[in-house]
Amino acid sequence: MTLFQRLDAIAVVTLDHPPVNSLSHALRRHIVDALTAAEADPAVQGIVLVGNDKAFSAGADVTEMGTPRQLAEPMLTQVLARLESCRKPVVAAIGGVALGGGLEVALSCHGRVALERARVGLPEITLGLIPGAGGTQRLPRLVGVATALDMILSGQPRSARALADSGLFDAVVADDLVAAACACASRLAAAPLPRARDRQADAAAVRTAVEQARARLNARQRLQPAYGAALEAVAATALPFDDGLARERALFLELVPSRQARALRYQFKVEREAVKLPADFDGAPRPLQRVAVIGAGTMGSGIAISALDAGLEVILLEQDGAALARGRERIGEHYRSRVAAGKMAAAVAGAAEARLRTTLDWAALAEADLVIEAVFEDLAVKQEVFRKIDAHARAGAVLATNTSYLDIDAIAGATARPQEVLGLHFFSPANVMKLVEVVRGARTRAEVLATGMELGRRLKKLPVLCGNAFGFIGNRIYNAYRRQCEFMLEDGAWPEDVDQALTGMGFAMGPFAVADLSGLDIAWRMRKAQAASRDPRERYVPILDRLCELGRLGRKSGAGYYAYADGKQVATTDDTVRALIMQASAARGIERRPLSAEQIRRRALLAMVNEAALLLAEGVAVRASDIDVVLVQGYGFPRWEGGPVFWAREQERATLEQELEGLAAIVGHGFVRGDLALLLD
Ligand code: T1G
Repeated sequence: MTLFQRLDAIAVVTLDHPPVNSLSHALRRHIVDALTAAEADPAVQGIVLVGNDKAFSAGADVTEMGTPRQLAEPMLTQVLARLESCRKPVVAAIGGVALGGGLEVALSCHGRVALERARVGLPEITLGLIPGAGGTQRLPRLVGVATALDMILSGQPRSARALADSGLFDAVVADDLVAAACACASRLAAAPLPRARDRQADAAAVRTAVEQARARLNARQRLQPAYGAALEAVAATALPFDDGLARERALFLELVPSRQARALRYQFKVEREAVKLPADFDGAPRPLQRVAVIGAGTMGSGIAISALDAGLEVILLEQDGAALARGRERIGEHYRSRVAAGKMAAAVAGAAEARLRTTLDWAALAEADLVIEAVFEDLAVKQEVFRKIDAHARAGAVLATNTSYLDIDAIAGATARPQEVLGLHFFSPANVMKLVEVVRGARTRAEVLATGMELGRRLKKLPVLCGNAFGFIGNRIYNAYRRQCEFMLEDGAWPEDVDQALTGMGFAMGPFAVADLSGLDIAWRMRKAQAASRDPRERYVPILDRLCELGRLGRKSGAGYYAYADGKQVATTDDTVRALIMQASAARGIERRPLSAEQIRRRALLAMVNEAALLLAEGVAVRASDIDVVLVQGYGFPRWEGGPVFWAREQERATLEQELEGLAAIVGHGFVRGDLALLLD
């Protein structure tokens, strides 16, 4: 590959490591060699670094991280020192993304020019790291410590347009990026070279901003060491530059091997694997341009919004005019609020809404490439809806149900074309949650599944393939986890002990607060429906039933596991609930013993791990890591703990096997022991 092209007196160095110019060893080598050649060329007065349309550079190569290649010379820090010490001006021309080490490359240049649409950021915190190549030292010196802290702690990229006046760029242009960068390099060649490192930070301002940022950290951020490390690194901008750089490097290298950083790198990798169909899969997706959504309730409207945002045409069908009007209003309000918040241009919102058609006429389904129903979660209701879909949808249309746990085959059986039916289990709110479980029925054709996965990608979601077993992947794991938590109430814990143990490791909410939020009557109705078929030898905890019989249906009724005063949860459970719990313990002849937070966490996680092994054995999950993607994306499992499978792989195998023996005794009759080898080997 040529090292650079010369445009007049400027050497243009192209970064070319598809798809996103991650800073692999080869690319680092190329940059240094090109700099050396350009510096030695007397015809060259300035240098421009440019990437491709998608990326200037997406930063350090995540696949190299934690491996010897990451530290193979030239290391990234050496490349940046080479850029900064270059005797000729180096200008970064940013057209796509400049993230992490990619932005740090640009910060080490003498000038930066960007297209308005370019996006720059320091997302290291999302990988359990901090910028490790000068980002915490150079960015505050260019844009001020407050803006730099916000970018480093949020990990969120910003557009060059939004940062045009921040001091980060020499120019932000609409087009002609390389020409603008060459002009900038020529200008810089005529004067002493500006370097971020030569600017001295205001020590007092740094201290104030860092302490204010520390005070704003939330509970879940405080559980993650990278946030504290980021604050320490930025605080070091008050030191001489090289001392600050050394402090940052030490903090960074300490984080790379940490469990949280490994878990977050794992999640980055397995999320991208989960959305890919298995290598031996033979099915191509069908064309997708028009989607019909049946049911204009919260879920149906959310799915419609997702499809509209992805540029698809949407037919929203209801059976009831008032419900249809409410659904349309809900969608309209969504777009109005996004425009009002400056999150969406009015023209984009208008175009999205223009693609929406609402109707009461089932015949409209004939125009859809894919039909998805989001009606009441009842098998008979869904079967009736599918009979109508079957009567109106065109041949070749994909027919999807949004059911969260009903049997796909029982629904598909209501049509004459079960091979065209699959599950697309969205999570509420459907236009926000990224997870979609793509459920394969016994007769579902490969191309129908491929179309479901393609729809998930088009909607910028995380489609995960799964088999048609009760609860699919997420609800199956969650049910096992929640059931184990109920056992712990009988064994000696109070609801707040369990909830606090789990929020203490990073869960957004504990299982009993979640139950109160979603309403205990939903589970109660399902339990009553299953009562006749329940095996009396299986351990069953009646506490939720007793609460519902007292009218304690959760937050919506002012009390459930917890009492609620002025809409706020009372932290400690009241005497009524404790009496019910103690009655349940006594009825089972259990002498209650308090459980420590660590015991609670291990039992809850072990229940998930065992169920994960069963899901793999039954072929419901294609990959063990898919289970971790589902739990993190759909059920509030702390991302920096990786998921139940990642957690299990961090444990001593012998300890897990022994604890599973204990779990078998706790669960009793009906317990099925999973094969940990499926998760751990
Ligand atoms: N390293 C290696 N591969 C990467 C990568 C990276 N940094 N970023 C993306 N890829 C791969 C990705 O795995 C996928 O591969 C393909 O590119 C397309 O990605 C010292 C240490 C850039 C916004 O955190 O945010 O720098 O599946 O599916 O939706 O301080 O990728 O096709 O085989 O996501 O268009 C900091 C992470 C690193 C940026 C593009 N950088 N990447 O999104 O495509 S740490 C990041 C992204 C660091 C320094 C520290 C996104 C994207 P495949 P994609 P996309």
